[in-house]
Amino acid sequence: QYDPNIAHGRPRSAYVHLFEWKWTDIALECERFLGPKGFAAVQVSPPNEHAVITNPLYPWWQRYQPVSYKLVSRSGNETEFIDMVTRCNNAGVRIYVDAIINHMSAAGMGVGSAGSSFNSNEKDFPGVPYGPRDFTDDWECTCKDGKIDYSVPACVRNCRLSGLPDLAIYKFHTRVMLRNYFNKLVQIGVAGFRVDAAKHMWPIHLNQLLASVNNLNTQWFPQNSRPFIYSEVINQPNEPITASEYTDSGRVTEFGYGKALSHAVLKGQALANLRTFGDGTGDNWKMINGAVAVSFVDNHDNQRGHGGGGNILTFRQPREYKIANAFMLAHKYGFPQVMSSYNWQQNYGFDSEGVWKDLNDFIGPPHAAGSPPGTTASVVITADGSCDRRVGWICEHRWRQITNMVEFRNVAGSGDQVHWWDNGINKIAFGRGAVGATTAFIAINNEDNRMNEWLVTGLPAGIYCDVISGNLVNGDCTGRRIQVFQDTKALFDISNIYSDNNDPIIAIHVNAKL
Ligand code: LM2
Ligand code: CA
Repeated sequence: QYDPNIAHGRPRSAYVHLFEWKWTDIALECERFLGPKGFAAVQVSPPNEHAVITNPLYPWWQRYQPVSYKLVSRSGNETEFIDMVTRCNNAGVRIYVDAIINHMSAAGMGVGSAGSSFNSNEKDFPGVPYGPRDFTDDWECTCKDGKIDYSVPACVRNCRLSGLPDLAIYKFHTRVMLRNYFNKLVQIGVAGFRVDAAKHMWPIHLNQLLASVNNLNTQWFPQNSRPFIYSEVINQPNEPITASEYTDSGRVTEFGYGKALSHAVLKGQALANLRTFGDGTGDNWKMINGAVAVSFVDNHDNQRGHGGGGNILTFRQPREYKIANAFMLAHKYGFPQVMSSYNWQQNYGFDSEGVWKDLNDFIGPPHAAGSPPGTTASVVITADGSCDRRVGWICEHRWRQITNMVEFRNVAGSGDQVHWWDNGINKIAFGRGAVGATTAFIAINNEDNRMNEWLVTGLPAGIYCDVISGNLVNGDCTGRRIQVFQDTKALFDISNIYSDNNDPIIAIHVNAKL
């Protein structure tokens, strides 16, 4: 289903991907930060047993190589997982599981993170159990050199993705194993699933499998609630498989959103063009309807050149990244995912095939000092509420400019985009709500000169805290104050000097009004 199963009590309209975080840290984060700040949910890394790979050393992508559906992974064990889901649900924050069901590990003979042995050469995964009959075995017939020919849908769906043994998810036994896995998670209290590599499975098979999953746990969800589904489909403009083939079972990740938004913030095209961004008839953005989309700037793949890659903004370009996230969170389209990353040392060079890339794109999450290799460091929060960069967690979701825009989106609710203004190029502004009755308004100056404009906001008169430069604390603004006059006009004065203003954005809403 499309509905993200948000907790009752207050609006929540965006979720965060805590990539590679441990369950114990996520439980704490739900209680101390995500719940109070109005986040709807967390996408967690795959919780099931995965291959433990040592060449290269413990890459993040070992978690995309399932060994069984036992809940023991680099993020923690089953007890910790259950504790996290319980505590997050109780804090009003839902858990969405990254479900890797298209394939199993290709790591040869080994032992997984839960201790199950396996032999991928024989398609033998006794921890499930799966044997050779549970896989599609025609991967060579339609593929060129064992690589997927993306112009042939049958090849994309029946062949091995990156050489990973491809599950026949339509067969009786496979379906039972997968349904049991989903049902176990649902029973624990999980609210939804990211369907990894959905493009590599037939939509009809997914629909059947997902429809067979139980209703959500009534301890936290109303009777008859269905799991929230979002299928990961890397929709490329020139391929026959489209995102809209997957909207029967739930939402679909719209990769075009972050790509086009990044391109615009990097001035590949005018921000002013984003007036018609997203859905709507007659636009040329070619995106799926926002009501069935998950939107995001970057994700764990394309922030390191995997999964479609491209020129995507990430935490490494903070000024532009904050502009892109502010736009996304202010904009009505989709159900937005905020990325929360860890740092790694990039190392550009030519790979063995002569391709110029980051040779360190495999590096896993921060490693805990003094612990066995391959274990994950805990997140450390500093006095100012950010994550300790020396450990390596970036915590974009804790950047004030991003956190506060999540609240902006919650305040804006289902309000329309109104009072749009632009200068024809890279200065834009718009409100959310109804004409003359908005609840939130944002202005962005992505130009090399000052913005100094009186704009009609549609907001009630009064003094508002700019939530980009500060917060409303004890009845006062810690950042800039913006006065809205009776005619709903306000002055938006945004400097162009980078050293002066790393955040060339002003955002105001009725929940941060004096
Ligand atoms: C996804 N979406 O469709 C994930 O978002 C993406 O992160 C996964 O790839 C992919 N599908 C499979 O679940 C990652 C990573 C790959 C990596 C795989 C499997 O981007 O590079 O492939 O996980 O761990 C790795 C090697 C690759 C090798 C493969 C099999 O990088 O060179 O292929 O393992 O041994 C021969
Ligand atoms: Ca497949």
